[in-house]
Amino acid sequence: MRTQVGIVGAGPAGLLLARLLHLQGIESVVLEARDREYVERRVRAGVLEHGTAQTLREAGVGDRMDAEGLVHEGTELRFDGQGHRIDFAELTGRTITVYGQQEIVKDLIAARLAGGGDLRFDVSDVTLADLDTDRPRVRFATDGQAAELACDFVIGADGFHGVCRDCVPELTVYERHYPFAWLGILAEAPPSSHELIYCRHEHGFALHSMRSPRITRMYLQVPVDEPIAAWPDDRIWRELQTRFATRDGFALTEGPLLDKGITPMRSFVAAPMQSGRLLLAGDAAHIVPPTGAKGMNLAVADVRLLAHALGGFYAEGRTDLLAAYTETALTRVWRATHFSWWMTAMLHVDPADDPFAARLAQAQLDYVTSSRAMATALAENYTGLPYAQGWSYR
Ligand code: RFL
Ligand code: PHB
Repeated sequence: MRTQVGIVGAGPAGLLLARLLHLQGIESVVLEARDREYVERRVRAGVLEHGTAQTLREAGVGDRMDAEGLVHEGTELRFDGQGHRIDFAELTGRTITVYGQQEIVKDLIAARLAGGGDLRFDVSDVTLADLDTDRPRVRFATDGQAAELACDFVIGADGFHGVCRDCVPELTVYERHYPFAWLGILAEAPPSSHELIYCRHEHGFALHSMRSPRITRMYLQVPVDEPIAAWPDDRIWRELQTRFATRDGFALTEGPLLDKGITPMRSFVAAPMQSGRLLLAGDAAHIVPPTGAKGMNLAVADVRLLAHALGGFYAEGRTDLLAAYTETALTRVWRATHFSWWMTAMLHVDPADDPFAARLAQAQLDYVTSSRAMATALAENYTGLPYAQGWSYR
């Protein structure tokens, strides 16, 4: 088998890249380890930066997002039993869209298959070879048969637990483990607020988000390595009610839980993001704690750079844009890593913290909610900093 770009992983990064390449007349094959149902069901991100939503529209996969997604012009920071609104639209002229990652994945898969694109689920044993030549190969198994894909480039969009990152020799890893995890729930209950609520309470962080006018998504800070069995549904609701309580009697609307799970929190950046004809994108190269809602948005930003650089290669034989990929991508990655770390530190309660650290977090929240300059800094990072250029080379 032969294609121009071999893409490992059908998450948002791999699927969107295949789409942006197709729109520039570049052919690709996408190889995914899981089945279609699994990738379309995986509940993960929900907040799209202004530019992410715009990219999906430009890619021709924004119709359902525009019909069903919820545009938010601000968010609430809640602490000491009181809410404070950060008005994104007024401070930055930008908004965010709340639309589930798995809905984006569904839309991208549908577009890929409608256009006759090559997308294979249930592949296994992916290995990469000849990355230092101009004919790199992806070997894999499908239906119990060994197969080989010869390409011009291989894109490692296989997420944090993928195999491609290990093919970059002399990788430097920058890492931080946070001393807590997030317990996430999906509930069949109308959201209790029109916007997201990021809440700091002495018991820890809590987040109120949503997926639709009928479905609430919420998270609780819990100890690292906490077993999910420690959190029966009634304990989750009690703790959510406690953390979100306000002085004027706010109460969450409750409903049956549709999903619950625990995610550890870490920051991870691997560099370089490329070696020879292999380029990494998205979670394969970097992870941020979810407090800044940046993970999927960074995956989209990486893929925009790759679409542009590969566009330049096929249109005019340019190699300079590809050579600059790591440096260009990591500038945004480190900005988002800092923002996510900053939001995390300000809103969580570190079990090892002393009263001094707690006062610092409090001082920071007071400042962000009283200074227009600080609120603007939060708003421009959260809604997403502008891209340096378009994704299409032409
Ligand atoms: P993905 O989505 O992990 O996709 C990688 C794909 O590669 C496949 N794969 C392989 N395929 C073939 N061969 C192999 N050897 C393979 N190994 C793996 C996997 O099956 C998978 O289909 O990575 P991608 O595309 O880089 O996308 C990244 C995002 O998924 C991730 O950053 C976000 O979900 C992070 N995130 C959030 N990001 C946001 O921008 N906004 C948010 O509000 C937000 N909230 C979150 C989040 C992540 C969370 N969790 C569960 C980690 C909330 C949570 C709770
Ligand atoms: C979500 O809706 O899943 C969500 C929202 C904001 C975050 C993280 C996750 O910061």
